[in-house]
Amino acid sequence: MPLGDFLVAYLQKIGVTHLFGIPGDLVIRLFLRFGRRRGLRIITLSHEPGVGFAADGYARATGRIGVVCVTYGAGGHNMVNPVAGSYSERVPILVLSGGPGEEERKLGTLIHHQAKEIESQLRIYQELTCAARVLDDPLAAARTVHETVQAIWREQRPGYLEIHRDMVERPIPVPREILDWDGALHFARSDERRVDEAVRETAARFAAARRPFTMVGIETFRFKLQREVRALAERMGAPVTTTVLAKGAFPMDHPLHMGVHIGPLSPPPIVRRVDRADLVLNLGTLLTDMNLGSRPPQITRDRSIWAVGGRVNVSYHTYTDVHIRDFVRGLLHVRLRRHRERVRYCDNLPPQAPGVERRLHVTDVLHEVNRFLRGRRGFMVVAESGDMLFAGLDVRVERGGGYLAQGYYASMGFGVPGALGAQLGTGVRPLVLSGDGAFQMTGPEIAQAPRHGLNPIVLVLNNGGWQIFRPVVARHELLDVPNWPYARLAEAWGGRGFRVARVDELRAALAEAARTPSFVVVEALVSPTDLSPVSRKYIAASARHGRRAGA
Ligand SMILES: Cc1ncc(C[n+]2csc(CCOP(=O)(O)OP(=O)(O)O)c2C)c(N)n1
Ligand SMILES: [Mg+2]
Repeated sequence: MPLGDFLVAYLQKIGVTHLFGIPGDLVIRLFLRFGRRRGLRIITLSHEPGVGFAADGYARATGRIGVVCVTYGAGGHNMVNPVAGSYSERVPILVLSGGPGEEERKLGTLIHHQAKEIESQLRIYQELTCAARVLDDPLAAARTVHETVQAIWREQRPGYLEIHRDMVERPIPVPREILDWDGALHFARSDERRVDEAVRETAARFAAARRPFTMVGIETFRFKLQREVRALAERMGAPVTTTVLAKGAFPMDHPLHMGVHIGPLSPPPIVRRVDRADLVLNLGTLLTDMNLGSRPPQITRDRSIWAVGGRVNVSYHTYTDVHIRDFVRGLLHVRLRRHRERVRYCDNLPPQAPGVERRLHVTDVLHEVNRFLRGRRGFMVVAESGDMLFAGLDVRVERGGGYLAQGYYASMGFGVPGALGAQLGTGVRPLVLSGDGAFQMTGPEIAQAPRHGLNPIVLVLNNGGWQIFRPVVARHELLDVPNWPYARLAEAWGGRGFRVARVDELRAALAEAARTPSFVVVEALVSPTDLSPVSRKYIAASARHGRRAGA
């Protein structure tokens, strides 16, 4: 079977429905193969970074592999940043790149789109993926595809396959076991004896604890454990927080959910409760500075259990080859002491000031977004990097809605394209929270929404620039961005636009947006000196950190 046809059939077998890409002459044959009748649905956007973020948003929201197809060099290199983000935050992405054929490589001339060497792009992707291969051997091609996809799934990280243009029609043998395989992908398996022991020791510590506490991290979401984690939390009866990166992995309106933990920058009741805990159960929490509020964990190791990265640390004991799925499922099968703590959800928002005929503050925007979400089912909030990444921590999505953000890699530009991909995969309407600076990076991809039948609501907080840095940058003009006519652009691009400066205007615009079938951009004017409560804390802490490091 031609390699190109094998790839299409293989991706369909594992449940891939969409392919995100931009063609080029070195990939066009492969690209067209995917788009054949009965092939995959091809989604093109304007710029490869948008394409990469869209595939990442699709993968995050659906739990399936996001597939991108780009041309060699100019396209592949343009895709590096989103793929790096997927690597950091453990999102399964398959990058397919074209490349020059064998004969043209033998000519001895440089080939267009080439950087340093023909292999340079492969080497770059080796740094950013769990597996990166060139399909240059027809005999091994099918197996290489299979191994790469299995690695992507097992590790929940991107993988890379380079297919030179003369390989697309090349017939390849497909081994029997791949033909007979049912298309099911599997996560890594644990050592059962170690799982048993880790679970028994955890249960014993839990039984002895008087004030246990659970933190839910991103691995629980990537390894599809939401239902199990919820059942476990209910059996334990202890408060649950999520990390910055895992916001949305535990239902925000669950009675045991206390809010988002971000180390010492958390809402004071969370800081106090974690300090008082005599046992902290960390499920799938990556140890990142963002998750921990720029400070090493305050939780001492002898009163914590960490399950992440295929191992479980119970106090000072380390169990290797214990993956989080088996650990959580194991805990569901043993007797656990039940605690009955009453938990109060908390955030960082001060109460909203009275009156609606007044200028908007960032906290008003958050109150209004929460008010909007309270009354409605089925929205997916997508928070951009910048002030909105921290502001978003105080947004509460109820009744089964979702939440997506790059809570660790924190690249600007994820918001709008990530939301497009998420809506394509799930059908859930996104509400994007973006700054004006971030919108100017990839926000114009919203112009693609009508073509693909998508209709996100994008709230652009226009504070005149990259203002999250304003408290620490003396020359404010270095942070300026031009003032785009966001609402008018939205109208010109086939959506609707609103420009609001007051609380009542924002409330009305959001209500109207909910009734509007097309995409909507709501530009909200806020002062350049205004920031969300968590950003204020974060910037102050990181400035202290920087001074200490520099001293
Ligand atoms: C791709 C990328 N470049 C640069 C940064 C550094 N950065 C973080 S926030 C920010 C400014 C964000 O500005 P805006 O989107 O207007 O949000 P604001 O903080 O003003 O609300 C910058 C430049 C980044 N995170 N990602
Ligand atoms: Mg801004």
